[in-house]
Amino acid sequence: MSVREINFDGIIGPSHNYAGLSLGNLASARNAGALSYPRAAALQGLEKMRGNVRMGLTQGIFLPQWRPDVAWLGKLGTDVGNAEPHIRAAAMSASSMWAANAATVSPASDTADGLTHLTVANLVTMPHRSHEWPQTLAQLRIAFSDEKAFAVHDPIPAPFGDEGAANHMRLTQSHGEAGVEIFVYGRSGGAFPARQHVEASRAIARIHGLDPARTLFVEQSEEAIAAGAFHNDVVAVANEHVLFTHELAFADKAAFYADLRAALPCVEIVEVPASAVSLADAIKSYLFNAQLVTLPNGGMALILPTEARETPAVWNWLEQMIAGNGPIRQLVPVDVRQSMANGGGPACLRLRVVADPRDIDPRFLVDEAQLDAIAQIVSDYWPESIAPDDLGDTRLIARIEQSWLTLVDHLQLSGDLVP
Ligand code: SUG
Repeated sequence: MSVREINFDGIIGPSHNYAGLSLGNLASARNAGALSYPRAAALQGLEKMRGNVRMGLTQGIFLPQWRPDVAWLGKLGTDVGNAEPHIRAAAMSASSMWAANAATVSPASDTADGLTHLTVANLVTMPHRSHEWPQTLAQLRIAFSDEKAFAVHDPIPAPFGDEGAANHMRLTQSHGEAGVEIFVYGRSGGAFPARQHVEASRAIARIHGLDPARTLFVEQSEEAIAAGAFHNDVVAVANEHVLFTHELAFADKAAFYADLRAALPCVEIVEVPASAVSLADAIKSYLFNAQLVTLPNGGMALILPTEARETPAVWNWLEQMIAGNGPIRQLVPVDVRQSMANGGGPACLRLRVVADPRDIDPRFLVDEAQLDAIAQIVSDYWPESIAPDDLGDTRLIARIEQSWLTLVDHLQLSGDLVP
């Protein structure tokens, strides 16, 4: 085995629901109050992982978090029975499923000390996400506990918003070689908040020991944020030497592309023009919230949501791209509709870590047999559906807690992850 890209997907938790908590995330707002299907949601996520394992990719997992987050409610002087509805919903959110927001990762080949550095994201902009990091950090400290290979860092202090890998891209000739790390921050998003602050990005680059000559800080365009691109990974994705991006993703794309080409001459930029795919269609279809992966036998595949196939402008453009001679050779639509309805596509659901799998705690790596076993637990325990008004229901809460305990026990992590 050797250094490779490993995708850690967040297992979709048993409290998955649509509470409309994310200002600036159009899908979350549109589906506020809708009935959610946690069991189907988690099975969709597991099927995506299975597809990736079958393509020969190395797959990892993060566990759902203990919900309701009683520790957080306690700090607010309340509990699940007495909290106001929006606080209760925030304490019940399954939003840690979007593992792209778990941390920012700099592989060993980019850092001064030769360790792979991970900084857990503080997610301070959205109340329901701001309390994820302690449980995320606990998992990172177990999965990446080998201090000869990894350094895991505390979150950047508030008020500097950090949303993790969703605003970070890495371009390189091949995964194991030194790369150019790109931190995309927002300054203004019109009516919507800019969640990633440049101060947080700069702090992470310093803490990870990145080479300033191979680190870029790039402003996201206000137009993109205002159109619903609350994270950069809704309008751009990178893999090895390929940047796949919407024309309007960045505030000053000419300067960015020039800096990138200077830092990495082999870079290939595949740009989708607004005349072919509007920002609105890109965001509705989540064309760019795709996993762009290098297949073991070479060539790149784009694992994208089925919504991309249902958006004519997007699918037409993709078919033309595939017919040409570009670096992306294969389209793999996946059904993650339950997550999509809260604004989370295939790329949101995973954190990429370039590392040697032998250095990682094996309880966080899965093969098909383990995916089968997890799917069985999900089928047996996860609630079938949740209406937002159910969130305070004591029987539902007991069931959510039982689901979590069963999964954590199965993964032999109960000793380490007690709620
Ligand atoms: O932070 N949705 C998430 C979606 C995150 C997607 N991640 C990436 N783009 N990497 C968010 O807005 C909705 C929760 C609710 O409304 O119930 C939510 O948190």
